[in-house]
Amino acid sequence: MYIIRLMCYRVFHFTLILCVFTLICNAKNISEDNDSETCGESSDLCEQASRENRQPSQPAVWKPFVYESKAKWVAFQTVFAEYVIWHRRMYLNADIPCHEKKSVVFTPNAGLGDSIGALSTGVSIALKTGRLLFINWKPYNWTVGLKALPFDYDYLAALNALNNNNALICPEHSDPAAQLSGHITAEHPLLKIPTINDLNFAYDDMIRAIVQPSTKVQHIVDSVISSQFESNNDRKNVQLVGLVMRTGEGEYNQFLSPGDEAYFVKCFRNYAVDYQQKLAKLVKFKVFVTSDNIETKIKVVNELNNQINNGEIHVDVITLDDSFVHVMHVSEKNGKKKTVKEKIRKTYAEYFLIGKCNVLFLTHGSLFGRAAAERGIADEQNVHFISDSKCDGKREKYSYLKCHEPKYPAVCNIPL
Ligand SMILES: Nc1nc2c(ncn2[C@@H]2O[C@H](COP(=O)(O)OP(=O)(O)O)[C@@H](O)[C@H]2O)c(=O)[nH]1
Ligand SMILES: [Mg+2]
Repeated sequence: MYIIRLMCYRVFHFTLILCVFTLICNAKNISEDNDSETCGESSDLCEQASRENRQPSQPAVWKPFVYESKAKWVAFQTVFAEYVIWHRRMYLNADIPCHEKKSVVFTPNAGLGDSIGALSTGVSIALKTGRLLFINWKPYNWTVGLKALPFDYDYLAALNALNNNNALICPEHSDPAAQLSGHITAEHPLLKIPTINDLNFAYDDMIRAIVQPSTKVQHIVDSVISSQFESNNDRKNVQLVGLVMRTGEGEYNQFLSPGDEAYFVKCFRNYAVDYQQKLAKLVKFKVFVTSDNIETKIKVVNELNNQINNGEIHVDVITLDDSFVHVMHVSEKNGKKKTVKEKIRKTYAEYFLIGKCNVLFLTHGSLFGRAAAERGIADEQNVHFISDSKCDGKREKYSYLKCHEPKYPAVCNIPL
């Protein structure tokens, strides 16, 4: 009788600690970004995972994540659903000594597109080596632009979390293999860790599951779409084309030369005229224009409005004001925090809006546009790359880029 009462007391005690702990985490998330989201895409996943957490007696033994499957290719969502439950069970178990818990801690060190690519490798490695994934997102909290994931992914929160006065994970120096900063290099110790789960899944599925807009970013995306399209049917009858011009101005790498924006306008015009001719009817084109350079963007918007909209084709131009900010060149200390956060959200919104375009003209070599396109709806044959006009000559400043092959897409009809 005494033992049963003791067990009930233990269960109650454990549940109480868990509830307090979850409340603290949630409150922290809400107060930091004023986004009332703490769980990712699938509320079913959250629900399932927290049900698992309510199971009282978990053995105090570290077990890596193991996904049993004989299939060569697996659906990412299926593996991820199991991983989320396993992650919570292992991470929250304060009886497992922290040095036994093996992890992969991803820290970005570049712009958004680049970092999303690097993160995807971090996710794959964590799943394949059966380790706990944590994300040390910088310089702003993950939830400023992205939806919270359905497990305890926030590295700093995990590092500071205590359960029964026990650290849930150890400080970083205890397992140097765990730290992954940006892209993995050939010598990284994580590559020497044996694969437990020999899994192959679709890259797009993984990115779509992990990288989703935060509520505020979704709101920006929705307001652009609803201001442009009256209905879903209307959306189907319109070609949404993205022009993504990355100049690299103010940075060490040159992506385009001054004046190269004219090629984007020319390419679009040729594409639009061709497309309309093939369909043999008038088409409504909406052109979403983005750039890291405000003057470039203004020039293109003016060109589209003045020159192209002269009867040959019908074009509506879409832009987001005040959108550019290099996400890694801002810090929490930067003066007007609110304004910077808003700009960051617009940059994220542009990333997701690029993904909604049917046709894209991207700057060759820029990972921002490419990562957005990979996540998006445009078919591969509708994603075109435009090179720096001086990629085969003398550039104004340094560039690590060669020309794209071909230098300009065939649809541009630009003589070489
Ligand atoms: N808003 C906005 N930001 C951009 C654009 N192009 C580049 N950026 C910014 O520049 C950063 C560059 O990102 P990165 O992924 O390193 O791509 P890359 O340097 O162009 O290869 C992004 O994170 C954005 O902050 C753009 O068209 N719109
Ligand atoms: Mg970059």
